[in-house]
Amino acid sequence: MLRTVVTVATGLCLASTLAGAQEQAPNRREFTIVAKDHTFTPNTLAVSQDDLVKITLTSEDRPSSFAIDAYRIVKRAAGGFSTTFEFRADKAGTFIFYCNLTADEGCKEMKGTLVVKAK
Ligand SMILES: [Cu+2]
Repeated sequence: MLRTVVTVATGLCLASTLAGAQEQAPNRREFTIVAKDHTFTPNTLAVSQDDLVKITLTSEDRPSSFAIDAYRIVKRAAGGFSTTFEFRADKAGTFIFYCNLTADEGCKEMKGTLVVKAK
């Protein structure tokens, strides 16, 4: 006769571990940024320190990118496409985000601000 007691006990243990992890889940913030005519919309993002930030960058016309030096982020979306990425906003402060592409002069004008409020 087979016994399944061990399996059941393991399952219960796993469930309580998952519940514990969820209690400490970080704040999630989602933004969709549209890049069009060398402008980011919106161009100001405000989050709190340690938030998990999910950004979808949509390049409506030409290719564009989203770069933040302090966070070592550079994500590119081809014209007509989107890219989605996540990062933890673990550094408080005000950071410039910009398009780092060089093919087009207008890219130098593409800037926005990420504000990460200290905990
Ligand atoms: Cu650009």
